[in-house]
Order: sequence, then structure tokens, then C-alpha cells
Amino acid sequence: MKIKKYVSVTSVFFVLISIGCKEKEKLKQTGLKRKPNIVMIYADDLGYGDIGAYGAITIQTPAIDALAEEGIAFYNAYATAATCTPSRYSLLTGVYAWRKKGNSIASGDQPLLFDTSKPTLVSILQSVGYKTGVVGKWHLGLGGKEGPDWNGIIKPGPLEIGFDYSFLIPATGDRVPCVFVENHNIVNLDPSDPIRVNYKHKIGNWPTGSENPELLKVKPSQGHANTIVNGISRIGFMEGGKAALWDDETIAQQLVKKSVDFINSNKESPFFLFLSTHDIHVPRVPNKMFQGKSGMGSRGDVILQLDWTVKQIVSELKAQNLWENTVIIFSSDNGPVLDDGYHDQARALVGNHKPTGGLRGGKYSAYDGGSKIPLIIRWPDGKSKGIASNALVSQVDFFKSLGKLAGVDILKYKNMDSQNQLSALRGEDKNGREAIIQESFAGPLSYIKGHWKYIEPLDGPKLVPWGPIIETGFEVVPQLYNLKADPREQNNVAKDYPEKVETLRTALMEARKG
Ligand code: NG6
Ligand code: CA
Repeated sequence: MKIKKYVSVTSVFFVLISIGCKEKEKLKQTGLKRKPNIVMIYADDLGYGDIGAYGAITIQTPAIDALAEEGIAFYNAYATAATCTPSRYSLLTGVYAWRKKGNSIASGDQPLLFDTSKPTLVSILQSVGYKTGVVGKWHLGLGGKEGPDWNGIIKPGPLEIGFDYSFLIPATGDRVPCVFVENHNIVNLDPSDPIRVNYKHKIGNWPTGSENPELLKVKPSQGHANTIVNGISRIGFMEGGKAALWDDETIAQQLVKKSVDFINSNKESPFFLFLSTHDIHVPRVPNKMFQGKSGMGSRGDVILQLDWTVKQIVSELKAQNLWENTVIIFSSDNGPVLDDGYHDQARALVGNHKPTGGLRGGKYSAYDGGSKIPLIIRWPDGKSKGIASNALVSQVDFFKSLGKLAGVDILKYKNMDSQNQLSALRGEDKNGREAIIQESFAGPLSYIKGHWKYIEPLDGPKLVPWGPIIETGFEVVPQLYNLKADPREQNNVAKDYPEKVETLRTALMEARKG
């Protein structure tokens, strides 16, 4: 009996050792000693040219630039789309958002966009022992078919797709309800003052931007004329929940605080923090610390605020002795826009600053300004210090690449757009993907292979119709650009290279089939 017990205990011991060895072997492949924490700081609408590391001169971003000095800056990195919802959906699912209908810019009362039975980047990290948290902008829908039950339990949401903790701006800063949702509930909601939200028509008596413009601190330029909260009119109507309303000037502070709390409560295990900043989306309402500091109006000021956010997170990781075991990823969900709905002087005060870094188009666009974004990865082993990479990389690959890094058996995930591009993200593979697909707002898809970019023909308005003054990329004829010779996509050479057009058109058609 005793011997039997001894044998079974020792065999368990050996099994554990061998599992441990396998884990170690996996980690060795990643070049790291322990499973690293992963902190992804995902900015909103930050352009390719908006930070010092990518050439900005009139705005200073020392904390973000320091990440680039210690890590890799990618100069050929893409979000999958030129707007928020599809980019985030692809990043988290490893599948291009356009494969499913209804994944364009989500309304503020949209049901959860994910199929909770399918894996996400977060659930696979969770399955290998990561503590997972999301703090900040969500914009991926909440609740079941009927949408979110604001006064009840708000689910399904991030906790049902793999996050252990969530603290959310439910949609965007410019959409009601202007409240934070922590896990399944609105924070500070007084049950005697329930929230009502409507996206079709006015409800209740709260003033709106169109009826009471005299109450506004900043006037809307496009849309955004519905309920006024905190002197700013939003998209959508709401009433109630006064005690729960956020204060726009301290959103960045709140998000930093919740991120720091998450780091502190989870530092004993590997963790994944998705810090999805509100900056630099509209409404741009910098904290007093940053008001007027950039000389570029509130858009510049919130870039300074974003840099401050990065600085706080880095300082906290250092203070907690986590810096040496944390990978930091800094990126943006889509390209930049100046006037995105408020008269906040972004265009008047931009001066010589070039938010797209000179790329054509911007947020919403099929041109590179829409989805070519800054991507900086700081690896803790110092091997990739100060590398500038031209590898073609896409955020859709975070699913398999970070999964691989964390020791997930990624081979079991089939039929996905995500590829394991870990060696490109480590700066070892100089080429990265063979091809990527870009999605513009409700419009054409583009296919980039090597330095050739094909934009499929589609009829539509040349400029984004509601007024940001950005080219959509719609053309009735096919477009072909040589991104090496012509990174600003000025010369459509489709007529000179009909075979190339045909090859890329067919490749896009095949990729669409999945
Ligand atoms: C647009 C809004 C814009 C912004 C965008 C979503 C208007 C006129 N414009 O519809 O202000 O909210 O949606 O931005 O309403 S994103 O970065 O979340 O995709
Ligand atoms: Ca965005």
C-alpha cells in the first residue's frame, strides 16, 4: 500500500517535472525566462505621424519614444481597419471583421459582437494561466440580442470572452451613456435614478446640443448634437444615472488608476492588460495638467495626456519590479482625423504637424493613412533594443503570435486570418507577412502584397460624407500603388501593370472566400 502510494506520488512528481520542462522549452523558444506579462496600450485614432518616434517634431512624446528606443518600432504595421470596432474585433478574434456582417462602427447600445463560444486572444491567454484585464474604451457591444440592460447585469461582455476583469467606457467617449461599466455593472449607479438610453429618439428632459447650444463648452461640427453631458453633446439620448456620470477631464486618470490596481492585484501570476485609452478620440477634453500645453489645441493636449498615461504605466511596472518581465505593446486602432465631430480647433491649430506622417487619407480611408499605424513593442530581454523594422505586420496576428509567446498550443486554431508572426514581432524576421488586407469604413477592401497595394473598385463619394475632409479611396476603377516608390499613393499605376492588378484582385477574391 505504502509502496503504491510512493509510486503514484513519484510518478505525479515526474509528470509535473516533465510538464515543467516542456513549459521551459516553450519559453526558451521565445527567448524569455518566465512567461512574460503583456501590457497592450491601445490608443484611439492616433496617427502614424503623431508621435516623436515616428517623426513628429512639434509635439513631444518622450515616454512613448522611450519604448521605441528600448524596443522595436514598426514602420510597416497595420490595424486591420480604418475604424475602431472592426480593428478591435480582428485584434481580439484573429479573424478579419469584414467576414461577418454588422462589424462596422458599433452603436452605443449594440449587443456584444462576439460569439462567446469562439476563442479570443484573451481566452487563450487565460487558458494558459494569464490573469486578463481590459481597461478603457470597448466599442464592441454589450449584452445579448436586446443589447445592454444598463440598470441590471450587463452581460455577455468582456468577462464572457476571456477577461477576468473589465472597467469600460462602454462604447466611445462621444456616445451615451457616459458612465463606466465595471465587470457586469455601471459604477455608482443609484437604483433610485435609473438610466435610460435611446439611439433613435429623444427620451426624458435632459437638454440636447441641437435644442440648447448655449449650454455647450464645445460645439459639435458633425452629428453629436444629442444629449448634453458635462457641457458636451453626444451621439444618442440618455437620462438618469446622474451619480454615475463620468467626468471627461479625469477619464485618463481613472483609466490609469484602474490599470495600476489591476497590475497590483495580479502581479503574482502572468497577466495580460489591455489598456484601451480614450485618448485621442473625440471629445478631446484634456485634464487641467495638459490644457493648452501642446500649443496645438486639445488634440495636441490629449497626445501629451496619452504620453503621460504611458509614463504612469511604465513607472508602475518598474516600481513593482515587473519591468524585466513585461512586454509592452503600444499601438493605435486606426489612422488620425482632425475634425471628427466637434469644433475643437484641431484643424486650425495643427500647424506643420502631420498626423498621418504624410500618408494619404486618414481615419475611415482605404489609403494608408486609414490603417497604417504606429506599433512599438518593447521586449524585456533587451535583444531588440532600438530596432526599426520594415516587416509587414498586422494586428490580426496578435492572436497567434502572443498566443505562441504565452505557450498556447496555437496549432489547434484553424481557419483564422491570424498568423504566428512572433519572429517578425521580435525583430528577427525582417519580412513578416506576405500580404495583408485593409478595410476602409463601409467601403472597399485593399490588398497589400510586398510593396504593391491594390484597392478594389467601388462607386461612392470621394470624401467621407459627413465632413472630416478625408478621402475615402472610392474609385470606379481599380487602383494600384507601388508603396516603395510612392508611399503617399499619388500615382495609380493600374493601367501600366494590368497583370499585377489581376494577380492581386484574384488573391483578394480568394482571401475573401476564406
Ligand atoms: C462616427 C462619428 C465620429 C466617431 C466615429 C467612431 C459622427 C458624425 N461621427 O460616426 O465622431 O465617433 O463614428 O470612431 O457621428 S471610432 O474611432 O470609434 O471608430
Ligand atoms: Ca478609433
